[in-house]
Amino acid sequence: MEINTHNAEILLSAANKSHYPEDELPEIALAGRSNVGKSSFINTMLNRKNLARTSGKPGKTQLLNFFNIDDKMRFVDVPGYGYARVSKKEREKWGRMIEEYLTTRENLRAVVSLVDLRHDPTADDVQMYEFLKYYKIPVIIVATKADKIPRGKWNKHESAIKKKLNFDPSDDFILFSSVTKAGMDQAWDAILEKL
Ligand SMILES: Nc1nc2c(ncn2[C@@H]2O[C@H](COP(=O)(O)OP(=O)(O)OP(=O)(O)O)[C@@H](O)[C@H]2O)c(=O)[nH]1
Ligand SMILES: [Mg+2]
Repeated sequence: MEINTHNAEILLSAANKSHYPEDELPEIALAGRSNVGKSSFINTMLNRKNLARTSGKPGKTQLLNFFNIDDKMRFVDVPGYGYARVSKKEREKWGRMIEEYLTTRENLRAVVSLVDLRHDPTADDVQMYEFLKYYKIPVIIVATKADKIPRGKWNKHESAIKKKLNFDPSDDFILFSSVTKAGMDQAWDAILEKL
């Protein structure tokens, strides 16, 4: 598929099913801990500075944000998990919103699940991966902030992450940096293959 990745815009934000776009365009959702770099990933992939709003302040993204890419596909920016300063009630609301999207959305082709290359995956990261495997949703693991680790140590960190996740070798694993754009072409290849 030929996609002009420069032709992208935010389409809408949704709290639940009744607000999702009603067409058949394939969607790729971004999941991961708050602050891991989901919105930055979208901006990097689309060569934009701040299309998906990023911030040093975790919990910035609160709704499902749908991005139209050249009328051919969408990215869906999902609010991050594991942000400590939210109430139990808000966490439950978050859980229902994500679960509804991930388990019922027919447009969904794959989830890009982001983890921080610098650290072992958190319990939430492991749970998300297990959830996606359970529902047989194709996963692309993207390990972000690779610019913060010397290249000579990438392998070691990759192995640690895979071990902790109980990584299925048939899934994609991509080392990525929004700063250097490392892994961008590989990420596009993996995504296009899922559409
Ligand atoms: N060095 C470096 N910093 C990054 C990278 N990706 C993201 N960041 C920084 O990490 C912070 C959080 O990035 P966001 O993209 O807003 O994270 P998010 O996952 O969308 O966060 P929420 O919306 O709160 O869930 C920002 O300060 C980014 O500049 C990366 O690859 N390398
Ligand atoms: Mg975000």
